[in-house]
Amino acid sequence: MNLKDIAAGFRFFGTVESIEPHGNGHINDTYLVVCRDGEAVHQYIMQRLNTRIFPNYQGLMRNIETVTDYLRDIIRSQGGDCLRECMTPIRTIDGATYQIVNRDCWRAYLFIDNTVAYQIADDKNIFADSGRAFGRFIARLDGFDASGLCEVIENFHNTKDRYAKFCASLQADPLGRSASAQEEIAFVTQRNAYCGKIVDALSRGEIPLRVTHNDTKLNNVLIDKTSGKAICVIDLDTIMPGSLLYDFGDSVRFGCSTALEDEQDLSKVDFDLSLYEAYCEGFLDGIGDKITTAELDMLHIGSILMTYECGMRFLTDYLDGDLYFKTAYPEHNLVRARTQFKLVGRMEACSEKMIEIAHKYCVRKK
Ligand code: ADP
Ligand code: GN1
Ligand code: MG
Repeated sequence: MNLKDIAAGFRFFGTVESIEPHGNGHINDTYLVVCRDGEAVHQYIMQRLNTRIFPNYQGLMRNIETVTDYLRDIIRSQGGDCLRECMTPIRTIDGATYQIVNRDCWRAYLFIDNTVAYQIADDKNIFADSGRAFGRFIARLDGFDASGLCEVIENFHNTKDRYAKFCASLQADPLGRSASAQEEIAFVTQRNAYCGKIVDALSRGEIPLRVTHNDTKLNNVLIDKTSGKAICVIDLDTIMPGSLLYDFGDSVRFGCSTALEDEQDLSKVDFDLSLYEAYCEGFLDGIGDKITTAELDMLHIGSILMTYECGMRFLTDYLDGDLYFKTAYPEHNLVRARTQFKLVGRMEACSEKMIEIAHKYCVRKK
């Protein structure tokens, strides 16, 4: 079945004019669908969900439906525009939020136009505003009853579990790639004491379990091209119970780097403390008084840990033979792991300053 036939299964307005690949995600296949209805043009995002990574697509889509319904009500009550500030799933002809075609799961959303998803944070104000959007996202979901949400990927940010998987892949070494990654393997092993920092704090009840996004890269928030404001948090596949530190840390991991996630020239990769400051300011403003003191004290740990974990995931996938992340060349995952480990080292060197900055912005708000 071709893409036009798949599009015909959704309640799109007008006649489909074009369907083109769109965006830069590592997981799903994303298309922009342009439809025409007389003079009017309607645009949609149509995605093939990666069901190898998300086998429980029914649970995942139910999570997205309940969370977006809840967010829409809150946005409306705050006087916002829920068609631009929240993802709007498009129903299929049968009234469902997804359709199965040749064993693939397809879904669609309203396309939020005049927006851009950045791959790198070269404007501090925009990056700060992305922090505001992610902070606001958690704050808006503060009253949401998480008991009905399914855990889409079990142990997604359980770094202890990630470490066990890394050790298993290293042991199996199916392609003999470990020989080419000795330095990176040593980096992960030497720092394995990090792995329990967040999961143990959660299980001891020192920090709260919340509804979190869990994949807060800068390119998962749409920025309005005209105002430069972050308007909509997207890529809701991994919404599930988690820690605020995951969301804060993952944004810092991706956005406070001076280079792309897969930069091959490591001399270009550095941790930019001024971007960290901008992000802290925005995020702490967005989350407001919903953050606890224990979470505030651990923001730097969340940043280091999420960067370490992501590097470990890239390295594990490299050892496994690139089964998880989309890659463009054989060493791609190793290159990605190297940028993450360089950032971890730089963050470790700045951690005192990171603590100071987080406190500065929280104190200023009081
Ligand atoms: P992945 O899980 O593969 O990262 P995303 O859901 O993040 O997929 O989508 C990939 C890209 O598509 C985003 O980075 C963004 O550029 C674009 N995109 C996704 N949803 C929308 C939307 N509703 N409106 C406009 N652009 C979107
Ligand atoms: C993936 O889907 P995308 O490209 O936004 C991954 C994240 C990683 C990220 C690294 C479901 O995010 O966990 O941090 O790549 N998503 C999933 O760039 O595994
Ligand atoms: Mg994405």
